[in-house]
Amino acid sequence: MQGNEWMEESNSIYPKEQRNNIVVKTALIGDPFVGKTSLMVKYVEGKFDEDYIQTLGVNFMEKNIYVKNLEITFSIWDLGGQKDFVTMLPLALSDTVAVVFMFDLTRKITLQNVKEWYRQARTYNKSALPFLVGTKFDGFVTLPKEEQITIVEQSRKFARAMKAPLIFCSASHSINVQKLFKVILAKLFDLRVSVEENHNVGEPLLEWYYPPTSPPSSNGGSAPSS
Ligand SMILES: Nc1nc2c(ncn2[C@@H]2O[C@H](COP(=O)(O)OP(=O)(O)OP(=O)(O)O)[C@@H](O)[C@H]2O)c(=O)[nH]1
Ligand SMILES: [Mg+2]
Repeated sequence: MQGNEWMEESNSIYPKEQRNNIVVKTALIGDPFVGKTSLMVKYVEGKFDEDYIQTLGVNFMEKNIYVKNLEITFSIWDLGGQKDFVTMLPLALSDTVAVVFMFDLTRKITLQNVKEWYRQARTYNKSALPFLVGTKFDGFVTLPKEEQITIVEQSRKFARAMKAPLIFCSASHSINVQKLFKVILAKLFDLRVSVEENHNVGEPLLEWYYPPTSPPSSNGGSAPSS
C-alpha cells in the first residue's frame, strides 16, 4: 500500500454512508514522564508541549484514518505511569488490540521497568499485539556513543523477548510518530505499507519485522505474512 492511500479525515473522498468503520483500541503503557501523553497529543493534534502535566488515571483520544472506504478509528488510551494507576490497567486494556510499551531512551531504568509493565499487562490482555517504543530520541542522540549502543542492544533484547516491533521516536521533533501508528495498523491487518525499516545505531530505529528478516528492499518494507 502506498503512503498516499492513507488519509486523514478532512481528505476523505467517500461519503460517510459508504464507509465501513472499525475501531482500533490502543493502549500506551509505561513509567511516569516517558512521554505517553506527549506522543498521543502529537499524533492526534500535531502539537507538542514542553510542560509536564502528570496524567491522573487514564485519558483517551481518537483519530480517524481512511484507507479507501474503510474508516479506522484509533482509540488511544493513555494510562498515567504512577504506580497508583495500575488499578486502571484492566480498563485501559479491555478490548485493546495493540499495547505500546514505552520507555525513555535517556533513562535506562524506564526500559528495565517495561518488564514489569509487560507482565502486568499480559495478566489482563493476552491477545493484544505488543510494540516497544523508545521516546525522546532527540535527547538520546546527545548521549555518548557507547551508551547509545548499550541502550540499542538492551532494547533489541527486550523487543525480541516480547516479540514486538521496536521503534525509537521523538514527539518534540516529530520523529516516527505517524510511522508508529502505521506500523500498528500494518501488523494488525497484515497490510503492506511504505514504512522502511531502520537498523542504524544513532538513527531512529524502526525494526518491525518479527521474526527479523533480511534488510528491507529499497522500495520500502512490507508486512510479514505470519
Ligand atoms: N525532549 C523531549 N521531551 C519530551 C518528548 N516527549 C515528551 N517530552 C517531555 O517529557 C515530559 C513528560 O511527558 P508526558 O507526555 O507528560 O509523560 P507521560 O509518560 O504521559 O507521564 P505520566 O502522565 O506521568 O505517566 C514533558 O515535559 C514532555 O514535554 C520528546 O520526544 N522529547
Ligand atoms: Mg501522561
